[in-house]
Amino acid sequence: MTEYFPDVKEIKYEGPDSKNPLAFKHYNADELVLGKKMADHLRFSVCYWHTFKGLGADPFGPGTIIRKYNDFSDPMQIAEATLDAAFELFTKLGVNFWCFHDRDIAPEADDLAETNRRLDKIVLKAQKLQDDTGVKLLWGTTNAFSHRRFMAGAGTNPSPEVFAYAASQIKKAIEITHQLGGVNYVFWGGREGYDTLLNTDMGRELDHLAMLLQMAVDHKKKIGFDGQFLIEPKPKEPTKHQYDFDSGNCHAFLQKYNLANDFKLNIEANHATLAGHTFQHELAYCAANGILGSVDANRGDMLLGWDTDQFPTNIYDATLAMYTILQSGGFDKGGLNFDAKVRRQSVDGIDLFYAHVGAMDCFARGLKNAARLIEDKVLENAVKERYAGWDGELGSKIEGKKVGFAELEAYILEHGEPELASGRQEMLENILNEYI
Ligand code: XUL
Ligand code: CO
Repeated sequence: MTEYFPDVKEIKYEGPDSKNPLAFKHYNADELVLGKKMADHLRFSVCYWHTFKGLGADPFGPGTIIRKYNDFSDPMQIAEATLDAAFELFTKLGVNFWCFHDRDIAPEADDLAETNRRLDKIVLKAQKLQDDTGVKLLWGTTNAFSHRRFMAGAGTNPSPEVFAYAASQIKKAIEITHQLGGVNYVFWGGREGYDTLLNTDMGRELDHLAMLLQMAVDHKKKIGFDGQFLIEPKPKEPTKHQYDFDSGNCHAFLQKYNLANDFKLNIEANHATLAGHTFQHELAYCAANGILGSVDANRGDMLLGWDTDQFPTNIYDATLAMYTILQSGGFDKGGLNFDAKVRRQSVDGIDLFYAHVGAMDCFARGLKNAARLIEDKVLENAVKERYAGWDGELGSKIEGKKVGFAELEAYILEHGEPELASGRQEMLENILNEYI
């Protein structure tokens, strides 16, 4: 069989003293952290779209990257060769999961029936490669945003015909995700938003989006797919305003339309920062509301301000992210999917490996730092102490809903001005740095 990345062998753990750029210094799959294997905490996944289909195109120029698996005239041959290359990379890296959009793995044909036949053919091959390698599907999803028919959205399109097309496509994508044993299924509302309110009926579009998601839930039950449905928030790009703006916004939407029991969220770091939040904020919001499903691990560039989808390298952010994930009980069905692409000048196959090795090591360090923070209970104790008043007499009465305005007014009239306590932010920031 053709080897697509012949200059890379299996990536091994060599420890922090290694100078080998193609070795893990920190990610040691079987090493126990807080009693659980690193691989099971982190559940790394490679994304198909950027890693294998992204060729470095940007709004100012076409792709710069040439891959051997694209060197065929028949698009189905390209699809099959790409799948071989993908599983070669997954196994050489030692990741346990992958993710795809329907249109990443099989090219769209002139009509839906033929498109679905193509998908079926590729899915059979993917099934075999999964069985041979043990690599599993973290999630599947639908690309209902690239084709020109979706220029005005999929579920929120003003045309019911386009809505019907999107529904048909999602139906098939859920079915193939089920067939491949996918652990989750993601809905990212690319183009589910608006470019101008001058032509938009927002209320009607939101109702339609909810109807599409409800149909997906019904179909999931009908076919017995027990994967977790996930919504991936993003505030803008490609549209001016995306309806799945951030986790708080998605949560409100899910509750309004009675979908909250059927969905959790897939939080992407660069989407959080585009929404004006930190990555940790979005994770913390989900954790606080029991809706943390999975993570797209990447980063933006503070100076650029669009969705640059870079590989994560910031150990500080990874530590805080892993701290929040571990505090919320860790991943159940979710994982860390690298929704990230190499830069336009990184034209060699080996660059894909450098990128993933660095990102995996970054999160392995984040995990180990977070585990030490948890073991030492530094932040936990500081937070507990800060809220200690709520376990006292007054706090318990309020939390126990035993008092109202009148009793609280009487309390203040009797006790006077509350005593203030320092938030100790600087001290905690210094302590955190000792763990990084
Ligand atoms: C787009 C994005 C998507 C989703 C899947 O910004 O993150 O790739 O992760 O559709
Ligand atoms: Co994403």
